[in-house]
Amino acid sequence: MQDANTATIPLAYERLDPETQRARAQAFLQLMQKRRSVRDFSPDPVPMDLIETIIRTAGTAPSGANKQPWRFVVVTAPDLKRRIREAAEKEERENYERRFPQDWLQDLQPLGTNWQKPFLEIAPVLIVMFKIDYGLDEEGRRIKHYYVNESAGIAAGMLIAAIHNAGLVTVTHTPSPMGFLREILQRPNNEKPFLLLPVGYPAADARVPDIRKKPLSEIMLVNPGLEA
Ligand code: IYR
Repeated sequence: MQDANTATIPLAYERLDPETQRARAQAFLQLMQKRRSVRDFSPDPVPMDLIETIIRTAGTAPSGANKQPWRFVVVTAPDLKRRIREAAEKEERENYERRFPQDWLQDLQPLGTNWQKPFLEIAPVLIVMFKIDYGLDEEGRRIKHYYVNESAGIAAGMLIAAIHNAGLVTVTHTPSPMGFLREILQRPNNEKPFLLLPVGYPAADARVPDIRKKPLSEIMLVNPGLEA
């Protein structure tokens, strides 16, 4: 049911037969099962039109009241990448050497990460994703945004899937704190750094941690709490 004063258009939708549905769901699963967070990058350049297509895909994400509270800042300039690396490593060094508690360091052990982030300079592209806490109209009045973290998180997932689907690799890097990204990239007050994603091709000798995803039985419940 639609409100009489809501403009609507017919849904563009074609129902698939069950066999096609299963084949497509399986094919997508197999594609996504090959995605890995990669930290060893090749410096090979990535065509900008690929990056544009990937970001357009992320921009199709649903968001609270369709406010689309995100900005994807693409960084390719070596000088900006160097400044971002230096600022990120300064914070991360502090994290690894002083701020992270022992149990956090222990949880990171299997990933083999440390404060050094050479990928921030080696990867040809950095996508710095900002969440936009509120919009501003022409008169500078605030426009409310809703469910900003949820919306940005959904768009980030779609971005990562699009990067993988395009045959590129990334890692979700969350330097902390990451206010330096706002300063270096000169973004306004309403834009908060959300994620930093180096994007490119893997190095020829790239290695990844030997980790597993939880089985379906651990992540899915059907009708729990329903009386027998
Ligand atoms: N942001 C730091 C530490 C880090 C934290 C978690 I939780 C990870 O899954 C991986 C790393 C870094 O990028 O090294």
